[in-house]
Amino acid sequence: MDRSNARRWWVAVAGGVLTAAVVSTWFAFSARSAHAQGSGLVGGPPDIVVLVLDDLAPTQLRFLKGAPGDNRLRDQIRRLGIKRRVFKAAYSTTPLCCPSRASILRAQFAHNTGIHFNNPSSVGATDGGAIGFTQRSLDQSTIATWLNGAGYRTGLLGKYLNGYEAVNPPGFVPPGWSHWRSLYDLGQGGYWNFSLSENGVITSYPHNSDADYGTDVDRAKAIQFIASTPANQPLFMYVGFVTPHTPAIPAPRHAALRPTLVAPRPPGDPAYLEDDVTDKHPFIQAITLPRPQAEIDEEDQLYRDGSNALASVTDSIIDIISTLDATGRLDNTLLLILSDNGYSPLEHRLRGKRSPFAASVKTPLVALTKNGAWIGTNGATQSLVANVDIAPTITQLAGVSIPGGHHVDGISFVSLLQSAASPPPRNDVLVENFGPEPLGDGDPPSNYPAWSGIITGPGNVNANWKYVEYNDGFRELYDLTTDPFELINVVDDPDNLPLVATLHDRLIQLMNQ
Ligand SMILES: [Ca+2]
Ligand SMILES: [Ca+2]
Repeated sequence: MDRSNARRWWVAVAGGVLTAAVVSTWFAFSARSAHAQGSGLVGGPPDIVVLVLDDLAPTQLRFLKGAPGDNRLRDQIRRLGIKRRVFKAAYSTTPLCCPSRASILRAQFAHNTGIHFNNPSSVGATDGGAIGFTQRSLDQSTIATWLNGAGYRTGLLGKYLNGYEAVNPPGFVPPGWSHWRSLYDLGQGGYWNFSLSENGVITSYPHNSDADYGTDVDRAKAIQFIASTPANQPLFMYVGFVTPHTPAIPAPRHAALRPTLVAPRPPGDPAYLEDDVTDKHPFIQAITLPRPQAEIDEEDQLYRDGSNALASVTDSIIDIISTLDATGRLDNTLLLILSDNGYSPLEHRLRGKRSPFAASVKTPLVALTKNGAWIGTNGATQSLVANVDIAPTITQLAGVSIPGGHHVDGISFVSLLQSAASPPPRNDVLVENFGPEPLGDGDPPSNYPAWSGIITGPGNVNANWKYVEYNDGFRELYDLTTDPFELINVVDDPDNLPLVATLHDRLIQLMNQ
């Protein structure tokens, strides 16, 4: 269904002028979805809300609960009977902003989107950034075009893809988005003094008052998008919060929430400034101890400010849920909260992302819904899921097919929503990094090697291992059951030779998928 047909269809539904053809199509659609996928579709196509945070360290997820002593989100969730599924083993297949977001939008590994970096690696290259995404015509087939084509009103708010401001024409609205409020000029990291493309019109948001804070502007835009969507049209809302990415500026009301918070350290996090790195790649061995106090202080400050800044995201989540409830949508909404990649505040001596270690590739992922057919009981799962699985999960719930010509690397995890005890949809996942940002991005160290790795999970005969191959031949193997902090590389243990051979073969297979 193209966009104009979809519109006509929804106008017909909204106006109560249902033709026999539309009615039969509708029932066939509902029955097919409920029967074939067991998704328990109620009340027509579901509403989908995806909140993407930026560089959220896995240990920072707890701060999304709200400011200390603020139980509003918890109380709201209880009062409304919202169920949650927490994914303990969710991964960003390429732990870097733009490649990960491209993978989310297209359900493809970065080696298949071709978006490897945040910016093109050279003039005219298309391997990074919003420019690469646009010039490769990747925006022609995304979660937005698929859902919009099926009648959804689609809205993107906040961060789209890195370097969006360089795409011509300025403020360009990609296909499939009915409503576009994308961050254009970041100003102070998108926290203050930014501009947005508002359906193609660039609008400045100077810092005149506290109300001009980025997350609060996103919150207002999100409420407006939900409230302005016709009652009988399903919505897909994607909000890219810049929080808690550097410069991690909290809202003024949250600046002093946790004045003494520092990044996790031993014994809670023994990977912090890992003392023995003789098992690690030479690029890590080159990061010698002790680290300068200024570096330690900077990372603690970033962790503290970012964690405090999350309180404004909590405010947004509360208001988004309230608006979905007030507009009668909440019973049939799936809300996903995730991050594009993790962040390492000095785990394994590293700052930032791009590494194969948990702090970088592991991302928070939480699903919330009132729909008991989707999530019956609260719970957490250790089954593997990945950013590439988000779009297949959403399209399955929506009863929308991804076009046949579109290569899909993701696997729907609807079954894990329904029951945390379901068989794992995937028993391994590929993670890959294509080297340092060619033009530099200020993330130290600047000499990140390229690497590819495989993580195995429950359901795999060799469960809970991480195996990594660097392009220079260096290899790593971690037993995630006995060594979840990845402190002891056991790739050279002779007992592991058969396992390494198996994981190598599967890694090559995934890299060529
Ligand atoms: Ca990011
Ligand atoms: Ca070690």
